[in-house]
Amino acid sequence: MFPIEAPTTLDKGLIAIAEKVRNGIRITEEDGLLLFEKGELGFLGSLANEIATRLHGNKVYFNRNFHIEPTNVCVFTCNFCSYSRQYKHRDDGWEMSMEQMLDIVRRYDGQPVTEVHIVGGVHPKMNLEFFCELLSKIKAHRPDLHLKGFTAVELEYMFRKAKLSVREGMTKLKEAGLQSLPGGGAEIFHPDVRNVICADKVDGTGWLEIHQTAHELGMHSNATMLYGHIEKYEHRIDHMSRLRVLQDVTGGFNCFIPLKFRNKDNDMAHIAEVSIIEDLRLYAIARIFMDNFRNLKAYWPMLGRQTAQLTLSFGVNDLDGTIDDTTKIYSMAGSEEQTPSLSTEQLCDLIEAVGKTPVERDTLYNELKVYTPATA
Ligand code: V47
Ligand code: SF4
Repeated sequence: MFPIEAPTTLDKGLIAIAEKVRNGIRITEEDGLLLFEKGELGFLGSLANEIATRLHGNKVYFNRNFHIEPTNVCVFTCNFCSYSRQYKHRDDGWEMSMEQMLDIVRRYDGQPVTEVHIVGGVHPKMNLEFFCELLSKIKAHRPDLHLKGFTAVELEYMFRKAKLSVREGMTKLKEAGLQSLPGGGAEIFHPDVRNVICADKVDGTGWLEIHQTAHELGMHSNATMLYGHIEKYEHRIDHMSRLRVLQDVTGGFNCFIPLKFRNKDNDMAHIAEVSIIEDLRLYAIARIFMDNFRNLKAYWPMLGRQTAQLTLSFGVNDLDGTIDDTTKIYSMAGSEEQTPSLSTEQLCDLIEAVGKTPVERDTLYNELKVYTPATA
């Protein structure tokens, strides 16, 4: 525990924040900004770790999932994206047929995966009807698989093309078997940044409306933030604050996932990636600021497994999953994880090496198995 009573050279504002956190008082946006400006690594880590330990003890969650990326053809032109191809250049990309995607699902027959994560580019010809059919076929084949799919960006386009309201479109997907939304497409909500890095896709208000509607229909979702490019600390706080406000209203977010900007082969390649110190500071501040998000996830295929392992001492309590090698969005953007695949044993070793206990969870964070050295 950080010794707030001991003589210290710490900024008085930081001491006041530590006291608030200890007394369960929510910190303000100004406090959050002060943490970014003045909070040094050890202070932030100790406070964030204290919160994570209070919530989860020593436990670190992961799930067994696999990804389907239907296409990388996309009508949008986000400057940070290394992965998408325009429709006119679709021969350089991929477009999966229904059968190809069902083949991926069949590949996991008999394997103990609990979730499929379906996210891709926004293809002008893959519409709501196509995805409803995909979802219902997956459900028919494997009813126990939790279907998590489609960013708010994909959904906004699908519903607009189908001339349906968000509620109508979401209801159709839910009836077809969709259970949760992943957190992608959030980037940075503030228009000063969004209009520069991804001007043509759904705006921050639209993203939040889609997640709110999903929550109102009884579905859960995740939230992300793409950090470490042109955004300022104020924009990060604004982003996290908007999520915190919605979470107060609906309680429907399962977790928050900061995503580190990677700079290979995209229109923002001239921007240097932030340091690991900045990564760790950000994770810790997210844990301290987002007091109504129980789970903070480090997505290791993007961060790299060693940095992800370090985040476990900075408030993170979830390492996502054991992911197969079909996930291309990060390897194409420069992540050192070129073939992001970790066996359950490797993931457990990684967690145990920092003195934590691996726990397998399902999408909704129900505990499925606690791994002790004897059970692994
Ligand atoms: O929205 C794209 C990001 C996201 C880059 O909900 C980039 O469980 C860094 O949202 N550098 C899609 N990031 C992936 C996503 C996700 C991933 C894992 C788990 C979950 C979940 C959601 O990927 C995009 C964007 O923010 N992204 N390009 C890049 N160059
Ligand atoms: Fe399309 Fe998503 Fe890439 Fe943006 S980040 S261009 S929406 S695939």
